[in-house]
Amino acid sequence: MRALLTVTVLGLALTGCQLGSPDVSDRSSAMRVAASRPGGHWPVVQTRRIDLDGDGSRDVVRLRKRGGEWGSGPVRIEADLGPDRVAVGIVRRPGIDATLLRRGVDPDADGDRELVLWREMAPREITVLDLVGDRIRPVRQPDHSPLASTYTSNRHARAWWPGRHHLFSTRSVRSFGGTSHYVVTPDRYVVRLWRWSLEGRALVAEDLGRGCVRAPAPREPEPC
Ligand SMILES: [Ca+2]
Ligand SMILES: [Ca+2]
Repeated sequence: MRALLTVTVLGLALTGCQLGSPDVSDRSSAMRVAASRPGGHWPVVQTRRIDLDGDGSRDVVRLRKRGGEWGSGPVRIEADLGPDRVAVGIVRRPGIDATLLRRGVDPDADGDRELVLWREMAPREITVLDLVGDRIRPVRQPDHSPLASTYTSNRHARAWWPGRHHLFSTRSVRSFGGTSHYVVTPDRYVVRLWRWSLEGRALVAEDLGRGCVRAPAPREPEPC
């Protein structure tokens, strides 16, 4: 069995937080709410069109980052929900390459889309954000979540991907050899598969059993 030598960097975790806000009842108060949170002047590094409020119209979603495209500071996410509504959220440490998933997801299957902020570089964990009133807030998800695409601290391989509505993730059943920086991954290995739904304000995993995947793109397991 050929072994792949894979470099992994473990450590930093995505964290998010938001600022409090009053209710929005008219355009002027909406603008005050948006302006009252930091980052309204930060450079826009990404724009998406995603229907966050489920009215059938895709909303303009802007990702602003302090320091610009390669800045390492917090990001501000804005969504234009209509002429009278601007929703805003702040994520403090999203990672230097944080990006919004193009279509979002709908893990509570209610017709509106939730945002996914993810990273290409390690540790490649994700944050799911939901629209609550005029705020865009991270939902609760487990600590040390399998919703990542690097190794756990004890060298279990993880992967995640978006389905049409839900998120899916895998984690290898056994840990692999190597060190905290270099993991030796076999070509094919057994994983446990989960489907993630949004229930209230929390992501909940349903265990779909075991399957086999192939490195280096361990998605959508097949029967072993
Ligand atoms: Ca909309
Ligand atoms: Ca939804």
